[in-house]
Amino acid sequence: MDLKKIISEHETKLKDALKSVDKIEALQDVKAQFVGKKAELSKLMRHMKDLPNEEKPAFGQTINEAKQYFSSLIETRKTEILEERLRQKLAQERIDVTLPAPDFSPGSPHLLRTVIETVEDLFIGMGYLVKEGPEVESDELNFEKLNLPKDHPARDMQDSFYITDDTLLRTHTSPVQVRTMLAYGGKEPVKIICPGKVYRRDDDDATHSHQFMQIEGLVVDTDTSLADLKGTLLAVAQKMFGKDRRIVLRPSYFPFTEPSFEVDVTCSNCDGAGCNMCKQTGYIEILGAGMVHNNVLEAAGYDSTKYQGFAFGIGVERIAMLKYGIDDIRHFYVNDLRFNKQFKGGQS
Ligand code: 2NM
Repeated sequence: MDLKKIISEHETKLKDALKSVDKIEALQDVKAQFVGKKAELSKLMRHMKDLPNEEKPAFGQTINEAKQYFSSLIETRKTEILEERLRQKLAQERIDVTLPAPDFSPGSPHLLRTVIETVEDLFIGMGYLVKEGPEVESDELNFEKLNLPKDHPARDMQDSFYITDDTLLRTHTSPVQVRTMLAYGGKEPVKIICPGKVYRRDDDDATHSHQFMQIEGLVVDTDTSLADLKGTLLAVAQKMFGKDRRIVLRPSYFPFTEPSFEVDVTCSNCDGAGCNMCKQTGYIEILGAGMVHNNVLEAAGYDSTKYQGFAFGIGVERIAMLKYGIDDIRHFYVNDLRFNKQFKGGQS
C-alpha cells in the first residue's frame, strides 16, 4: 500500500471539495468526509494491525499529520468563508450618508398648551406659583366654600356633572385655590395661578364645550387692592394681544367675588374704533375677575378684616380663538392634524 499516494489523492479531492464549498454548513460535511471518524483516512488506521511492529509508529504518524494538515486546510477555508460573509453583510448594511433624510413629521405642542404656557410664563415672571388639583372634586370645595351654598340660585349658572351627591367634575379651577388657601392655614399670603381642565353641562356648539381649559389666578395679602387686579389684568391683555392694548372693567356678578367684573380688551383689529371683529364695539370680552368675597376668605381660614384678595378666571379656548382667529371651539378637541399642525408652538 502506497500511503503517500493515497493521502495525496485525498488531498486533491479535499482541495476540489473546498473550492466548491461556500457555506459553513457544507464545510461541516466536508470535514466529516475527510477528517472525521468515518473518513477514508481514519479507516486506513485499520490496516495498522497488519503491519510489522516497527512500521506502525511511522504509519500512524503519517496519517495523523495528514489529518492535521487537512484540518488546517478546512480551517483556512472556514476563515475565508466567514470573512466573505462579513464583507457581504457590511456591504449590505452600508449607510449612504448622502441620502436625503426621511420626513419624520415632528409633532408640535397643542395650541391650548402653548397659550397656557404663555400665560404661565407671564405670571411666573411676576412671582406667582402654578398650582394644580384634581378634576374630580367635592361639592364642598367646588361650591360650598366659594360662597355657593346648596340652595344658591347661581348654581344653576353652572349645571355640572355630578358623580355622587357630593362629588362632581369640577366646574372651575377655583377649588384648587381653596385647597391652597386652606393649606396655607390663613396665615401666608397667596399668589397663584391654577390652569386645568374643567367641565360644565352644556350642549357643544361652535362656542360652547362641556369640557374646556381655564386659568384662574388668586392673590391674597394684607394690602391687595382693585388697582393691583387691574394692573395684573392689563399685563395679561398686553401679553396676549399686544402692548398697545387697553382694558375696561364692566360691573358683573360672580358669587365668589365682590365687586365682580367682566374685562374687555380694546380690539386688536381696530384699536377701539369699532369694526366687524368686535361687532362695532371697539372691545372684546376676555375674562372675569373681582375682589375675593369675604365669605370665601373666611371659609378658607383668612381673617377678612386683615386680608383682601383678588381673583380672575381666563377661558383658554376663548383667548386662543381670538388670538389665532379660530371660528369653532371643537377644532381644539377633534385632533385633526391639519388643524393642530398649523400651530408650531404658537407661531402660525
Ligand atoms: C372668575 C371670575 C372671578 C375666582 C375666584 C376664585 C377664588 F377661589 F379665589 F374664590 N378663583 N377664581 C374667579 C373670580 C373666577 O372666573 C371667570
